[in-house]
Amino acid sequence: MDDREFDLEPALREVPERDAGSERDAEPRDSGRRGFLKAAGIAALGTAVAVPFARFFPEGLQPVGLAHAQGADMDAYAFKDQLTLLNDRPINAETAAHLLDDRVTPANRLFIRNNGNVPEHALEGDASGWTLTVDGEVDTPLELTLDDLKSNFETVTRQLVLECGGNGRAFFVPGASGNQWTTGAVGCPEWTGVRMRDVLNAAGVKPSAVYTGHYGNDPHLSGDPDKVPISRGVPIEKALEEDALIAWAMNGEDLPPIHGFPLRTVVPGYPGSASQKWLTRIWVRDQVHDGPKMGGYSYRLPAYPVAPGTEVPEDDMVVMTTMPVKSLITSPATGTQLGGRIVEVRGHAWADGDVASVHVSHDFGQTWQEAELEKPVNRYAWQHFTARIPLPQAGYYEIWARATDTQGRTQPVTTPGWNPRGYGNNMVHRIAVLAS
Ligand SMILES: Nc1nc2c(c(=O)[nH]1)N[C@H]1C(S)=C(S)[C@@H](COP(=O)(O)O)O[C@H]1N2
Ligand SMILES: [Mo]
Repeated sequence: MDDREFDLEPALREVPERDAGSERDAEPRDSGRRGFLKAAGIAALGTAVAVPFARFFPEGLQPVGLAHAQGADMDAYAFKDQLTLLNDRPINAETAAHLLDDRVTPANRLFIRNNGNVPEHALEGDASGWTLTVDGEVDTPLELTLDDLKSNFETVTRQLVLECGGNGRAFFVPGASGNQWTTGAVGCPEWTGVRMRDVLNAAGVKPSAVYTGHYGNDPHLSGDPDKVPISRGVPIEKALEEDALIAWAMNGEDLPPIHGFPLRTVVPGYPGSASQKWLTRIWVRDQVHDGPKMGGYSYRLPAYPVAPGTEVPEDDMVVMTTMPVKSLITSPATGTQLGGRIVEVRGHAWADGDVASVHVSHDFGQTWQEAELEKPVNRYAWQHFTARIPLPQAGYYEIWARATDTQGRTQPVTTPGWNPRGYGNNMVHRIAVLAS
């Protein structure tokens, strides 16, 4: 086969330019600088950041936020392999589908979703004195060192899918503000840590416990030390599931600085925002957690179906919980010119639970063929599929993939339930190929 790339995927590239970085409840607004990034490249960033009254700063001093904008976070990002940078402050980057072809996502291909800056200690790889506090609705509040976690609890290693709740946002019409994720805010690395439930049980969960509240120590973009960029949590039953982890390693290595070094939660099946990076505290709550980005329109969906573009009252928004069934074609890359009329398709599928089947189509969903689907190596690992599709004649084809979970829920061929912030888009994944 001499597969080549061709430049023919107009239908798949209809992603409008939008206010890339802003989240309406983020203060200050995440700066959307996509156009700028494209035009000038990252190298020019340092000089392009305008600081009013900069001449009044004492020499050699600069505001914390600016120090980050000028490179520290970008240095922590530098090891990434060909990710698409959607925003540089905070850093948000996704991964093209064909770069997610590995069975286990390598650290340098995992998307990044930051709401604030990368903390200093993480940038320096310094975990000395790190503790995790477990308090709130527990019998015995705990303060655990990394060594406590590693030696007092059973260590477990699991492949777990991490996906941002806003993955697929770019395809909603009308669009939603926020990072314009297409399909690449997802990955399935192998995580090592302890079960969150073992730690919670060691503290003794009181009957009054309803929810967890997770805290990290990433600085707010404003530089205000009293502000928390994001603190979310999950219903206590979810936290007590055996697959929810407190992890210190990814793919057998310490967590990379940008992914939460030295400690994070990994709560599979839920929006990625439940997987708190740079974890310092789990506050067990007697009510639904009300930390930053638990309320308003953040990670919340209308309580009832709404017409696209509807202004939904805040009171009618409910917290998004489980992530929908989904799949991704990771080979061939979209834009491949096939050396013949057979396309060998490969990819992954995942759900909140197990995926029962994956089907592929070469004719815009008019006919579907069942793919070979592997069992997950463990619960919440993504499942690999392959299919060999004969194409009837030379020409342009779209290959679509559609996964169905064990409860019979399947991926829609168009965007599902429009919502103000563009969460939960699990429409079928499409790639374009040319057969010769
Ligand atoms: N402390 C902290 N944890 C965080 C975030 C953050 O901004 N700060 N972002 C969350 C969101 S929205 C997602 S999708 C995941 C992304 O994890 P990753 O950057 O390791 O891929 O981290 C979550 N945990
Ligand atoms: Mo996210």
